[in-house]
Amino acid sequence: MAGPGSRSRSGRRGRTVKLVVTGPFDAGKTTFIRTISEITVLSTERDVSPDQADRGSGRTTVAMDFGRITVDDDLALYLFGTPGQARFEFMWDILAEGMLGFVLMVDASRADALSEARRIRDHFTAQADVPYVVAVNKLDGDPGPVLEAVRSALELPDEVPVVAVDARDREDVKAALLTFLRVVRDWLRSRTSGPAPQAARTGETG
Ligand SMILES: Nc1nc2c(ncn2[C@@H]2O[C@H](COP(=O)(O)OP(=O)(O)OP(=O)(O)O)[C@@H](O)[C@H]2O)c(=O)[nH]1
Ligand SMILES: [Mg+2]
Repeated sequence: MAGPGSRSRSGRRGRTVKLVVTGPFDAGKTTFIRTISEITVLSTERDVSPDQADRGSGRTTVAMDFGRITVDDDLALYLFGTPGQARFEFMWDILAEGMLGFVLMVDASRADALSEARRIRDHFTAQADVPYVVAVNKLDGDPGPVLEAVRSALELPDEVPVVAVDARDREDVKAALLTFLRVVRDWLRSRTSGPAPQAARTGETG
């Protein structure tokens, strides 16, 4: 494992970074982490209350999910899933501590979850100035208009990608994480002060 202070298979010292997966109740946060984690996900789930028992799996996260995915010899992501229910939101700030950024999951089948998604996004961006990606799931039909509607409802800046995912599909989750890493790279570049590197000035792209 390429954890802090450990060495990867190549003998190089790897970095681990923390990524938070958040979003409204029942969006698919736990599923997203379970789909991609290379270790058994540590989850803290309980049965949902009887008035919500008809929703989803009947289980809800009360504290956190924890998983890990190795990107390469130099980088591993620690994935922290938040609870979706507002009564457990005291966990949000604990989980946000030291995060590189976050994935905001939005369930396309629930229009009423958009305002909650927006509230959660605002909470996390207020906690830390970090990049994020919006992952829209439970799509039915052409995703294009739905992704645009989510972008507009959340008033997303251009640099924030909105991607369609099925949180149960490993390739989809992998693609969403790669999008996240690209956004992090761009975000870090945009904040690196100093003169433009030679390659940029001569028109090369990297
Ligand atoms: N169709 C579809 N179902 C999904 C997807 N992701 C999750 N689900 C289902 O949605 C339900 C809720 O998934 P969870 O992963 O428990 O959602 P969560 O966001 O962790 O829920 P809380 O912890 O209660 O906030 C389960 O029945 C999942 O099987 C998806 O991308 N597509
Ligand atoms: Mg959960």
